[in-house]
Amino acid sequence: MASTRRLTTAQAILAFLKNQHVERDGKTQPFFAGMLGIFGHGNVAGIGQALQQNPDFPYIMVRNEQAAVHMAAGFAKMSNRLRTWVCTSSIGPGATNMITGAALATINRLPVLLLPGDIFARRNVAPVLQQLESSSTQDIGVNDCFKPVSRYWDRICRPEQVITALPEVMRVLTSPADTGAATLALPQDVQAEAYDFPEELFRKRVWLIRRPQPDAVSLGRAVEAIRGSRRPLIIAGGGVLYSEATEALARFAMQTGIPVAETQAGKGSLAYDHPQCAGAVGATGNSAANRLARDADLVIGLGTRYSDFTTGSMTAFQNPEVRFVNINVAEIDAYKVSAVPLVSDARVALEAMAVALPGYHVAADYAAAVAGLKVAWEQEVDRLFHLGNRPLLSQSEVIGAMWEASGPRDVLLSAAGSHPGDLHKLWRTRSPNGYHLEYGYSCMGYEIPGALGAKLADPSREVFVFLGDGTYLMMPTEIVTAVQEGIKIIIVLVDNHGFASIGGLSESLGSGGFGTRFRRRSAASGQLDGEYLPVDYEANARSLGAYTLKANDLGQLKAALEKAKAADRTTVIVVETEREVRVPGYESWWDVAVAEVSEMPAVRQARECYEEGREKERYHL
Ligand SMILES: Cc1ncc(C[n+]2csc(CCOP(=O)(O)OP(=O)(O)O)c2C)c(N)n1
Ligand SMILES: [Mg+2]
Repeated sequence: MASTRRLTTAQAILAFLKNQHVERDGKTQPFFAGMLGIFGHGNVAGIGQALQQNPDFPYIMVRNEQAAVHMAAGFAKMSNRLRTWVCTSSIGPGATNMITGAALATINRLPVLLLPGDIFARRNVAPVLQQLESSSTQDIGVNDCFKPVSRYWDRICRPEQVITALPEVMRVLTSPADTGAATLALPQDVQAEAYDFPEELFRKRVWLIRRPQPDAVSLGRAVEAIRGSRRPLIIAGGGVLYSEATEALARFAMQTGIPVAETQAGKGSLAYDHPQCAGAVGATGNSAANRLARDADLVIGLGTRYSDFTTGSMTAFQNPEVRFVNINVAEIDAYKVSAVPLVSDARVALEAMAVALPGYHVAADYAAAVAGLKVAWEQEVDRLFHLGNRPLLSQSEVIGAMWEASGPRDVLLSAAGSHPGDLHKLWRTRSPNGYHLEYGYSCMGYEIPGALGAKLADPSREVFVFLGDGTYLMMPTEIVTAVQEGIKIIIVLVDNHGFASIGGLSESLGSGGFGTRFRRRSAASGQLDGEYLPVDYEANARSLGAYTLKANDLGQLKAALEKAKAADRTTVIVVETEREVRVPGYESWWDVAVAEVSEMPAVRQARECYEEGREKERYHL
């Protein structure tokens, strides 16, 4: 008879997870670094008990379950999806707190494993604390809300179901095309129930992260399209980094002279000073990449999913003859914009194309135009880095100071507010994964836990977090976790008294920044136009355990950055900036629908501009 091991469901899950490894390019490593979470009655006696008796599987307590998922996602992103963490929660609110994190991970295609506690499978004691009841079925609960935001979802109602569920979880998490959040809802009674599990379930397994080869006919057509083009442009997305294709891309761009524009997830695919690096493209793009995109006759989408920020809401490509070649592990992306689809790993496809294009190089006039655009753009970055705005600094000067203080391997991390747009344009990335933007979900609150995850993934790199006052207030609390675990990150907090980004957007749409300022409500107007709210961000961060510094001018900011680098713990630098001094847009458009009818003249005017802007939106059929 085959041997078995008598374990609780929770113990069996842990025993399985500890033995999962991944392999790529001949290197093998454990897939899970450990578990993050918060205990409640829905997991403390099941998963919690199993964790306690498995000290070789690290457990980190966090302050908010959403943050646990962000931490796992930040870790997975920094690890190029080759490693991640598991997240455990109690039932009810602890579980639903993870839904935002699940959506973020799935949209960014980052592997995370979520184990929300669930209501009793036995049912005889229902309704239990925090149970959602339904008059039409007993087979529903709050964890069903994870379904649309998970790439794999299952509820374990009997212990032996994990024997077939866990391999499915691993298949999805290690799939280059299908990865995202995997959710196993674990009823609290089932977590604690014992079963004789087959010993084989716990053997070491190594999951190969595949590098799919392109179809030969499609490859031939892609090569033909490149040979026939006069103004080709590569758009590098996150897939370049995840596939570790940056060196192959640098060689391919050098060999062919084809310029490379970058999406938020793809920024850092090339070092900023690589001769073919045109930098940020799209709604938050720069003047060089956006002009190249406008006139390109062939766009090669490399590991990109063509979000609206990349395509300028489908206005970025204005050449009537433009055609597309897409290289992507995910079929859904390869087929977008009617492209020649290469359903393939980015590195494999680049290497195959390099071999198939001997002697090919873009024409000298195009190469010269690329070089000229690049020089002009770098001058604009220098201008914005040294704007000299007084009395308050501009945000671009803060970015300049951070860039000058950072080293070539350091990591810049951000997610929401005006920061992603400014950074996409201005940050001069010098090494792969040196630019870490969560811009699939652009989730305020990702920054601090995401940075803790990134730092855990590679402790040898300094992580600079750039965030706003609004974002800080949404989730400052993982600073406590940073102190608990002795993890050091540097947080630069920009205080501009509210939502400069959405406020600016609101103003441009005729709504005057309504509801976006951190000011007292004044009795006279009934609006938020009284004095600034007296939030002391420095005192707040210090109270959570951070080392804090305040910078009132450029000299103080530079000194604070040096002190932060020398510090041995998480440091928060607070710097007040001028809200109204913004980094402009560069020949780009983003579709945000304006009210078609309004009592307000400013809105009617904004609607006219909006309709004009929309005229450039194209289908690529
Ligand atoms: C969780 C979440 N809620 C709301 C938004 C919409 N949103 C995008 S930016 C922003 C304001 C961010 O304010 P702050 O961090 O101060 O940055 P600033 O706009 O001042 O640059 C808001 C509310 C979001 N991205 N994420
Ligand atoms: Mg702000």
